[in-house]
This record gives sequence, C-alpha cells and structure tokens, in this order.
Amino acid sequence: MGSPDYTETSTEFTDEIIGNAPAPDGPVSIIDYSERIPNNVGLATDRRLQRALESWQPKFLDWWATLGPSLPTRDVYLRTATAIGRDGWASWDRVPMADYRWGILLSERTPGRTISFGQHRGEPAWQEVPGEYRSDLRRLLVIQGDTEPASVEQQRHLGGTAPSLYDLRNLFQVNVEEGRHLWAMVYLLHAYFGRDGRDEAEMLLRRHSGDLDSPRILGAFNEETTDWLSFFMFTYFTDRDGKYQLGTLKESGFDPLARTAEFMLREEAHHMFVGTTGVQRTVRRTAELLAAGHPDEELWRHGAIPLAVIQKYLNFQFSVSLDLFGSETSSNVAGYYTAGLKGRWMETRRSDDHRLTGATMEVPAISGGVLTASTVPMLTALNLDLRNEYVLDCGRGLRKWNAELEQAGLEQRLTLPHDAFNRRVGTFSGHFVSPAGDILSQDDWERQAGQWLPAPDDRAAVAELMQPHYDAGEFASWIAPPGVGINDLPVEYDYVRF
Ligand code: BYC
Repeated sequence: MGSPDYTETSTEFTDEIIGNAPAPDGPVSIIDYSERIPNNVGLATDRRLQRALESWQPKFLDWWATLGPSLPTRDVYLRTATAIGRDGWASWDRVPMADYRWGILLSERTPGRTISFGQHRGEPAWQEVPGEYRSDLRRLLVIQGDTEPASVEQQRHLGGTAPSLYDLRNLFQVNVEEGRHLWAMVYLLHAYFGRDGRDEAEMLLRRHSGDLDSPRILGAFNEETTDWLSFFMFTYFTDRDGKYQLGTLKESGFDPLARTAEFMLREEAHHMFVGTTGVQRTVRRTAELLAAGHPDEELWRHGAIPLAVIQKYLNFQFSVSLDLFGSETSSNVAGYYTAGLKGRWMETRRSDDHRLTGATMEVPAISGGVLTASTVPMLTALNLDLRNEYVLDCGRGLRKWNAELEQAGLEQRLTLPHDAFNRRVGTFSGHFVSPAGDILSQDDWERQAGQWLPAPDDRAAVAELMQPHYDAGEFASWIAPPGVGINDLPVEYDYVRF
C-alpha cells in the first residue's frame, strides 16, 4: 500500500494558493461561450479590442496545429472553465482538442481593493497601466506569456509514448490550459499596451522552445522534455515556479493582472497534481520491485526505472527550475516591488511594513572556495525570498515520494540537491558544487556529473521504456496506476479516443 491518492480536485492543491474563502457574494460571472472568444471581460462591448484579438486567434490556432500536441486524437475528456466562482467553475466533457474553447477569464473584481505593498501601499489598485510602469509591466507579462506556449512546444511529442489513456488525458489537459494562460497574457497585452502589446503578442508565437535563432526567454523553457519522467518532474518543479511567480503577480497593484493571475492559479493546481502524483506512482512501482529484492541497477529488466535515475532527473529539473527565479540580488525585483507591480508570496499574510525600505536579508555566496553569506537590502533579495518559499514547497512533495519508499520497508530516500548545484543563473553560476553542497574543482565536478545528472545512457534507457499504452485501463510497467480516476470516473475509462 502506498500513501493516500490525491484527486486532481483535492483542495490541498488549491487552498494554499487561492485561499479557502467562499466565492464572492452576489452574481458570479458566467463565461459567454456563444462568442468567438469566450470571455468574462465584456469583450463584445469593445469592438476594437475584440477585432484585434480575433485577428490574433487564427495565428494562435495555426501555432497550436503546428507546434501543439502531435498525436492525432478524436476527442479528450477535458475540463473547461465555465464560471469563475470557487464552486463548480469548470465543466467536463469529451472534446475534440482543436475545438477546445480557449477563453479570457479573470477572477471577480474585489470592490475597493487597494495596493498592499511598495511605495503605493494603501492607494486604490490601478485599473489602467500607470505610464511610468508601462515598460516594466509589459516585460513581466511578456516573460510570463513566453513560458506558456514554450511548455506546450516542449511537450509536443509526449502523446506518442503515453503510459496510459489516463496520463495522456492529463498531458492534454495541461497543454490546453497552458494555451489558455497564453491567451490570458495576450489579452492583457492587447487590452492595455496598444500597438506595442500587439507586437509582443505576435512575438509570443514566433519565439520557439530550443530554436537557435529565436529561443524562448528563460533557460528551462529551451530544454527538451524528452520522456514522461521528465514531464512529471517538469510539472512538479517547473510548473511550481509558475505557481510561485503567479502568486507574486496575484498581489500586483495592476488589478487586471492580479485577477488574471488568480484565476490562472486555479488551473495551475492541476498541473501540480500531475507532477506530484506522476512521480509518486513512478516511485511506487520502483519501490515494489526494490522491496521484492531486485537490485536498483537491474530494474530496467523488470520494466521499471531505478531509483538512482529518478534522483538524477530530480536533480536536473530542480536545479534548472531554481534558475528561473533570477539572481539572488536583483535591482529589477526591488524596482518591481517598490512600484507595486510584483509582490511577495502571501504578501498580505506577512507581518512587516510591506515597504521594506530599511529591511535587510542574508544572501548566500561562494567566496574563497567556501559557502558564505552577505547581508543586503531585503528589497534586492526578493527573488531569493520567493525561491526559499518555493524550495520549502518542493520538500512537501518529496515527503510523499519518500513515504512510498518507507511504506515499502526501504531505507533509501530521495533528496533535493543543494541550491548551489548545477546553476547557471545567480551567485552560484560558474561554481562547481556537488548535490551535497561540496565545492569542487571543475574537473572533479565534471568527472562525477554522470552520477548526479541524467547521462545519455540513462535517457536512452528511460526512452526505451516509453512505449504507448492506449488500451483503456492499461498502464506501462514503469508506473503504478492511480487509486482513483478523473472527476469520479473509473481509472479504466477511455479518457482519450482515437
Ligand atoms: N534564463 O535581475 P535578474 C510558468 C534575465 S514559469 C534566462 O537576476 P529578475 C510556467 C532577466 O530577465 C513562471 N534569462 O532577474 C511553468 C534579466 O534580463 P534583463 C514564469 C534570465 O529580472 C511551467 C537578467 O537575466 N513567470 O509560469 O530579477 C509551464 C538579470 O536578471 C533568467 C515569471 O518568471 C533565466 N532563467 O528576475 C508553463 C514571472 N533569469 O531584464 C508556465 C515574470 C533571469 O536584464 N518574470 N534572466 O534583459 C520575472 O518576474 C523576472 O523576470 C524573473 C527574473 C524572475 C524571471
């Protein structure tokens, strides 16, 4: 028996982010699906904006057809957002993927909302972009928007090797929602940034993951998602950066961004679920075989993934995801905070002055070959503040995975590598640190890297296990079935039809 199974609607995946307050009083917006672009922003009343978005729509659909999921399917059991209240916000149905209705959905407006941090603390939240913050805000929207289609591109071919119809459907659910998150940023760019915003929206479809001439902006979004173990690690570690970054944008003084991010977080919870349970089920299968006495390195022969290889995949995805937080000290982040554009995780629950002008914080560094720390103004260290929250959260899923090992009676455990391991951004880049936190010479590090990060052989062996399983209720040998199906349907349901 493993640890309990979680359903994708388990509140543990949503409550922490969006709070467990009831839906706002009064009528809850119902999304109008009779329009060409479903929305709850009254698009029909703004003909210019509507026309601009309608002219972007066919380009998005072209991009989806060219760089979206490559496996042809008849229909998929998908969740579509149909209202934005807390209860019953989504409907479920079999939908041909190309007919999925990508809509523009913002959370309800909170009457009288004020800015909760920075130099404008206490002032009414902005409904329009303040001129002096225009370029910073646009940059934040572009970076956020760029990651969404990037992940769809990275996961494009995974459908060809899905371990089950249940998992295939989860992949497609993640993909359509990342597409919707692109729509969310494109709406803000079109609605509030005029010509520049429309140009940026075009560029979001022109940069491509891994493209040598026109890559995606952030490093991790140019890495290939080679197989399903990578996909689960990506949804666990990299989507979780999305959760934390959106959590800071949800605090933004620019109200349309705050409301957009809040609704995106609701969908994001499912992506966390896919990652947490995907790795958990992989570990469960591995643990069963280890408990039966098979040596780790021989698990391939039994159609499972050795624990040592799972650890390498974890080390890789965790370290590239830490890079997504930017440098430990950054004048950009200080500017965003002071301006009221990007807050801290759980800003309103923090008990300080929410301006931080005199506050300081310790940031790590490597000096003279040893790990040290220095004290800097806290405003400049907010990327690290967010990253620290993220690392704590990463540890929570890890405990679930380790519970699988413990319950199988095994001594081995998975661990998060040291923050300084394998870094390309920030204070640790250019240093050679082991997962345990030992500072090494470049030669020593490179000699051992194959024990810490997936080597080509590991990836090839994982790839060999990645055979498609498209019969309802059938699962690949390397992953345990989930305890429950989707939306109370049986695990054996044909979630995807061809
Ligand atoms: N790769 O001052 P610094 C998601 C750039 S994921 C390449 O240290 P700053 C999702 C940086 O842009 C969440 N370049 O950093 C997940 C800057 O360039 P400029 C996405 C990098 O600005 C899964 C320079 O280096 N959302 O939603 O304080 C599936 C100096 O940077 C990287 C956001 O990230 C990198 N890793 O913070 C789907 C939120 N890191 O300006 C979706 C919006 C930094 O000198 N973005 N650089 O040309 C931000 O808040 C910030 O821009 C960052 C960086 C946190 C990314």
